[in-house]
Amino acid sequence: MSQRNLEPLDVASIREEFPILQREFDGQQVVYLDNAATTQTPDPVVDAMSDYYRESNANIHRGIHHLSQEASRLYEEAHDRVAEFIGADGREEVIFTKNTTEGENLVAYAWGLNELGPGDRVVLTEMEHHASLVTWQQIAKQTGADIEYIRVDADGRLDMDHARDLIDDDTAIVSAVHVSNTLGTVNPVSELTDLAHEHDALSFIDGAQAVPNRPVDVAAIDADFYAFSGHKMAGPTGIGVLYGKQDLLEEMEPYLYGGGMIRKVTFEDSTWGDLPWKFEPGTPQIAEAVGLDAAIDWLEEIGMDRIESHEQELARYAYEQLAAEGDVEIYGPEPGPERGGLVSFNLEGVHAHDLTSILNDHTIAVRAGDHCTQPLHDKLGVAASTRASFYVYNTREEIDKLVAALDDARQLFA
Ligand code: C6P
Repeated sequence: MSQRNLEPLDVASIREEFPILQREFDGQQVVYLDNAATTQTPDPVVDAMSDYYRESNANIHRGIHHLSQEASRLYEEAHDRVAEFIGADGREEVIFTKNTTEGENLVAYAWGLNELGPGDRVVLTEMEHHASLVTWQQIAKQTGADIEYIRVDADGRLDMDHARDLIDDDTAIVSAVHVSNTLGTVNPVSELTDLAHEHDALSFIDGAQAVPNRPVDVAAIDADFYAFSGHKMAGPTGIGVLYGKQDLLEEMEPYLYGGGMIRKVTFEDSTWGDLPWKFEPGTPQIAEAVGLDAAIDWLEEIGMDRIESHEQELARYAYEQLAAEGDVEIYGPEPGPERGGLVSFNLEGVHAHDLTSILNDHTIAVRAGDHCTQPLHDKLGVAASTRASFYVYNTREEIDKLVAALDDARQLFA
């Protein structure tokens, strides 16, 4: 196993690659702490995409001309790069989607709609994002399958005894979030996958908040499906990834139909092309694939181990500073390996939307709301929370600014 490199990051020089972080509103430099929603994009990624448009732009897999061949090669190589990055066997297991949400829908419709029926069980967790929760709810309604939720305990962790009770021989799929976008909890996804496999069920892991922030090896997790988004990992919007084990993807029917995904079409019927193209009909997001490839180069140059430890350190600092305030309620586990780089909280007596708007007066960008985890917020007994989420370019000083700005909210709402 390769040695983990945990040397501290040179955050100052990393920040130079993000002109957006120098922006000012009302004379105050932006403090960007909304990275779980979307991360900023470094110059090399923007350059790779604009170089593509300036020099290589063409449609793929259709033209015999030089530009089309070049664009096709870049697009295909981006699949190889992703496969290598997440430990997949090859490009056949890497489907480019629009985002994590589309990956969830692809599996739910292409696999779930065909395979599930009355008596089958879909096991989710109480901390699922709506991308998974709402999608499986709809599939369950259409197929008559049941949904059960693994409980979240008082510390914001999954109750694994409950998981062992729920995952049984009726279970067809376990769909779990790797890192919660609200609680920050890092879930034991290998254990959940093992439990699913012990009962001949499949596992789908939502890696939207994991792949950007820590080393992820889908083969080590043994996940059957794993999804994430480019825009949360220093890449562009409009591209996501669905990893799937090749044999499963081979067996599945396509989700969307059209050009580019077929082998033979007659007036009567059609057959499907090879993986992964079978699941990528129409003109795909070519420039975005080039951008995602560049984002992976950029992340790997820094090192995913170092990114993970930088974020954990920031999460620990933010947690401790906020907890020391006395009137702040924080959700999710204590800092440590089981918490990713975000902290959701409420300030006593101040609605999360008001607090977020006051923080915006200081040009501090955080997110307020239920973060697409409404049932989890119901369980926490709050309508909304404020969330600060960190990335490779954030600093302790930015967290200090956030904590100092809480005083304004106290004064206004006292
Ligand atoms: N969470 C957040 O602010 P998309 O939008 O498809 O790229 O990602 C959906 C998604 C799925 N799972 C998890 C765990 C997520 O965090 C997200 C996106 C954003 O928390 C937008 S709601």
